Amino acid sequence: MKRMLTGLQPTGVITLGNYIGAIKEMAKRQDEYESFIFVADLHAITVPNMDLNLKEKTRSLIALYLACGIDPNKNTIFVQSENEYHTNLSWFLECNSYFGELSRMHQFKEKSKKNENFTAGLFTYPVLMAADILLYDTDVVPVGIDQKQHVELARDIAIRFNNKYGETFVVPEPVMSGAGAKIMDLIDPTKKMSKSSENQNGVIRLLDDLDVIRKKIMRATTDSEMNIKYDPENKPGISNLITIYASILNKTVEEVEKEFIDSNYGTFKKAVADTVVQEVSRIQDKYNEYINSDLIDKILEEGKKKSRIFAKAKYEAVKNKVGFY
Ligand code: AQP
Repeated sequence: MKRMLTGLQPTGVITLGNYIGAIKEMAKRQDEYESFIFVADLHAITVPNMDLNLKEKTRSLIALYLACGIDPNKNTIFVQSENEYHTNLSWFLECNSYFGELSRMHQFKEKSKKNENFTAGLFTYPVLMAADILLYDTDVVPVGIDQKQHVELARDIAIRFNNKYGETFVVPEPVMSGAGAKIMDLIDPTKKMSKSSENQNGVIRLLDDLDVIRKKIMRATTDSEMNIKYDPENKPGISNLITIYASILNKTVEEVEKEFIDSNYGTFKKAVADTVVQEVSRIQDKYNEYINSDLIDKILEEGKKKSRIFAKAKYEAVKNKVGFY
């Protein structure tokens, strides 16, 4: 059976973008693959944030994974920092990565602009992500389009390492959701919806109050035209709402355009709000069942053991290939 892996950072409550871009895709494919899903807490410390509350956010993220349909019987669920082979392998991969290629990573360019005192960890973070992926002989990685470049880097590193030391790593493929690979901010639809965004009104977090979610969608930035047409360049706001609606209901953009051909923006926004609220409400009900249950501790204990077995074997194989004692 082929393997699938994805991980999210516990940098805040996950957004509708994270859900549509990564988790929903993972849940949809969990019967087809042997799956690993983790909390990327080591990645969370690459940016300055003194209020991380990692323990609480990690637990909350696991409860959200479960609430979004990640089945603990079909997935190995674990916390990255509980498995030191990720950082160990990362060093081997760093020594097979180039300064030039890391300098070209879009996320690094964007995030380093926000703080001129950015860390070396922010720069090498895509290599740690490559280690996360390559440790498990991962075939596919469900990601939003913003992370596609990082999976391509993992592919390049795997191929380079295999050529140098002999067949060691499976070369992974990124997989993206059909309609919704990138969900944009509701206030500034030219910018990606992000957990760490400063303007709360542009972001739908999965634990937001349902009335607040409805208001955020009804107030989303649109244009001065009237037609529900997918045109991300000229109509980024309405195109984003089309993507959200299509992704949640598993429809194509064309189907949505057809459905709302005679509607105005108000009617369409209300339909989007109803759909999102219904989906998020279902997730929140499940989240409340899980968050205080000891199921989370059991899942993580099990996931820690299982992930370490896989990771240790691959790490030892890499050390041998490179020729260490
Ligand atoms: N707006 C988005 N649309 C679609 N997919 C998205 N992802 C993130 N934002 C969107 C996907 O979610 C996964 C989570 O990645 P992450 O937690 O490692 O961090 P990120 O990509 O940096 O996500 P955020 O929300 O923007 O976090 P912060 O604000 O902390 O940087 C990835 O698969 C990503 O593609």
